Amino acid sequence: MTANSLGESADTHLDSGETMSLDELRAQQLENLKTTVSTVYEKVPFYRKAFDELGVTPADITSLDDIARLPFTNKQDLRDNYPFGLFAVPREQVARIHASSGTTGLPTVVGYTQSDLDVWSSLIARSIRIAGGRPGQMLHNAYGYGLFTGGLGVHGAERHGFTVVPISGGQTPRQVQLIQDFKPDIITATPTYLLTILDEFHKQGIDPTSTSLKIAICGAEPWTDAMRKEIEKSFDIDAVDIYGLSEVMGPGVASESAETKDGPTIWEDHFYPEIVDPFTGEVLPDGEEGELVFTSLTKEALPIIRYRTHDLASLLPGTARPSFRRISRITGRSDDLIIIRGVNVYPANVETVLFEFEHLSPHFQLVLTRPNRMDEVTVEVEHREGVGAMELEGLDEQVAERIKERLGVSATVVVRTPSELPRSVGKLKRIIDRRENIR
Ligand code: DLL
Repeated sequence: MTANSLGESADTHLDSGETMSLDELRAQQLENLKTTVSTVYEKVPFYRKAFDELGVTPADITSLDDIARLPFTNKQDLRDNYPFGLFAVPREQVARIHASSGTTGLPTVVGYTQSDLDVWSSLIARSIRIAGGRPGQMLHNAYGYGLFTGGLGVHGAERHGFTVVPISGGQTPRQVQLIQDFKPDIITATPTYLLTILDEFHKQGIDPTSTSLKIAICGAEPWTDAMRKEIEKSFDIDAVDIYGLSEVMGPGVASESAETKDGPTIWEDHFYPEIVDPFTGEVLPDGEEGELVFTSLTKEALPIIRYRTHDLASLLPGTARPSFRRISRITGRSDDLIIIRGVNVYPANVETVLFEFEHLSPHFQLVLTRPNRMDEVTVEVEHREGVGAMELEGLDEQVAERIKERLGVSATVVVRTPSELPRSVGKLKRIIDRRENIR
């Protein structure tokens, strides 16, 4: 095998990190964990205090299992140390800042050294290659540019031989035009924004299966296998799942293989995953569902220890990259959990049920109200174009019944006409919470 200047072998499109044996990987993870732990203990007062409070020092980390002795971190810790208090390098060494929008309170600010940006772009390149993309291809990047990590994160592909079109989110008619004119091979977008682009193809009378696109790399929000099939069929492409979060890096913490389509492979040589019980924090064995927790192993500007993602998933054995574990598709964030009369529901659960009805489109939202001091949920969903009154007759009740049967929740279902519901340009807000206005 010959390796090019990027360390990628020409014949397999794997870099040296991806081909490590499990023993090599575990040894490297331990070594990098020790370095990361020592660094944060020395450089970041917040961590020193948190370690001291638990009576743990870097010397206590002698195996990967010892990670469970370390303190957790969460979004609030980033906010408490706003803006740069968790950085482990002088600000002058920080080449890039990103931040989350922060719907409530302060945004969470993250930083990257040049070396962090190098790692990030190499993991984006890996993520595109595992999705079936190859250097030389063109990538239409419809993730938002700016402080959000999606756009500029994926943009790192330009350093690894891909031609990147930095269109960002929005200007949807133009997205269609540039796809037609430039003929990209790959599109990167949130799954719901890809649906908005799909609408625009139909509006312009262009057959979306006729484009040059071969691969869609979708993430940044929960989506289901049923949605994957919808996207694949509508565009006649392969659609795969990319996962990430700003506090840990951004897009490309984990990414799915187009060959196996069985959940994102975690780039474990850079991020150590754990699943913990969301209530007790106890570490759960692989295969069990709980909250995903990540520790960065190679980050310089913002190393992060045991970051609680609030994302619910399980860890599965490696397939496409045998040494790296996968995450199951994210069921939802604990923040998006709706509890209706004691029953837990995530928007993704509803999505799966709605896709069972051929006359319904993938456009839906959940409206929460509290009319009589009891929470109620209304599922508003658009029917597909060209569906007639006969087919719509009684459909709302059938859907409500199916939701009750599958999810155990009583919901009111309102079937709307095409284009009635808001469209996404990035992450779609699925839950409209009107409870406060009513109390
Ligand atoms: O959304 C990073 C990203 C950009 C990932 C583009 C993939 C593609 P944040 O804005 O910090 O970062 O939001 C992170 O988004 O904790 C999950 O709740 C959710 N999320 C990200 N990817 C997925 C996915 C970016 N594939 C939060 N499936 C995470 C489900 C996802 N949820």
